[in-house]
Amino acid sequence: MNNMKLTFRWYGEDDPVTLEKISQIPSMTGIVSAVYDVKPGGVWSEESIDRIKNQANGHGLDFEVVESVPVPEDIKLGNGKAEQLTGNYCENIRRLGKAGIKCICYNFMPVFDWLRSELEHPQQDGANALAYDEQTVLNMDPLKGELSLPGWDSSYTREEMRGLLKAYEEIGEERLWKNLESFLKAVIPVAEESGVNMAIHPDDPPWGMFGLPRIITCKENIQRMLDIVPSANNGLTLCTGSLGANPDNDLADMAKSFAGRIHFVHLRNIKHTGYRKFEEVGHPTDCGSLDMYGIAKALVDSGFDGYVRPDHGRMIWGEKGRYGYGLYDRALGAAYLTGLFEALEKEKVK
Ligand code: DNO
Repeated sequence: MNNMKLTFRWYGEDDPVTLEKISQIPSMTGIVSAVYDVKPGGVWSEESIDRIKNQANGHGLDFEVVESVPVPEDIKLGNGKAEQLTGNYCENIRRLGKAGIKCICYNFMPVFDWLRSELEHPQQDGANALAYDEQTVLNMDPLKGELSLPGWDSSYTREEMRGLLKAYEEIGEERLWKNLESFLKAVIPVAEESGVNMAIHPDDPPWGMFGLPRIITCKENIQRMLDIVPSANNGLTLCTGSLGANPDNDLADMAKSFAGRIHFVHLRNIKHTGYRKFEEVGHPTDCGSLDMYGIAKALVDSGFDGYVRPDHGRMIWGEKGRYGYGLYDRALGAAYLTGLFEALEKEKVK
């Protein structure tokens, strides 16, 4: 049994990747999920939380990681609604802690979550995968509804979008940091009391676009974020594919430097194909540009025993499904990670 806990993202009852299928992946310990029927800013009902837990447990899986409790734009913008919404956020942490959740993944990215320019980028072997090309992205106009991207909340009207872009342009990076500071100072004490580790997800890709600031992008900024509240409960999701999109980010070094503050790891590989240009590939080291072995070794050497999940998979073997979140390639990723960690952990003990 590995020290790290292998988990798999599950999007709830509508997910074609069922709990039964997930439970059949060797060495799988639990799911990563969320309550999907409440808008960002709302309070999750205890029934909904318990329901996911019972469903997972019914298949022999734990439910100890939530991804994500979304942070509403009003909190990131630090406007008049921020205080009340932060109160709701704290209530979610309390309820999740009570239900046995140990780790909450969230992000502080303005407006979009993860962003790609292509959803079905064809690869030589007939697979297709998500890809990013800055040139294509910068030619799109978010106000014209030209973006239909996975991390994009298309429920915004054009007017709302214009308002958001303008509001963020006005606040810029330093105010965003201030707003993150207020948020952390309010939620981390509640996380401590509730036995929950907060694990911020880095910005994906780790640079700003459309005039929107992005701050969780590199080692220095992550250190700054961790120092705002120097508590173990104020931690990080080390997402290799997100941070690794910038070749200047040294993931193995971060895995070592942030030991004790990394509670959740998203392990996937990407291939750099140009400046601010990459595509997603199979998980193993030799499929892409990231040294997955080196990153896993740094984690094991620093005693990591938190949650790991395979991240985005390609679409292979004719599978159609939720972009990045099909079954087959993620299951192959899970098997690879199990072997990698088993070898590293056993070597370490010797
Ligand atoms: C993409 C995911 C992100 C992640 C959020 C965390 O596949 O890694 O959507 O869940 O950024 O808040």
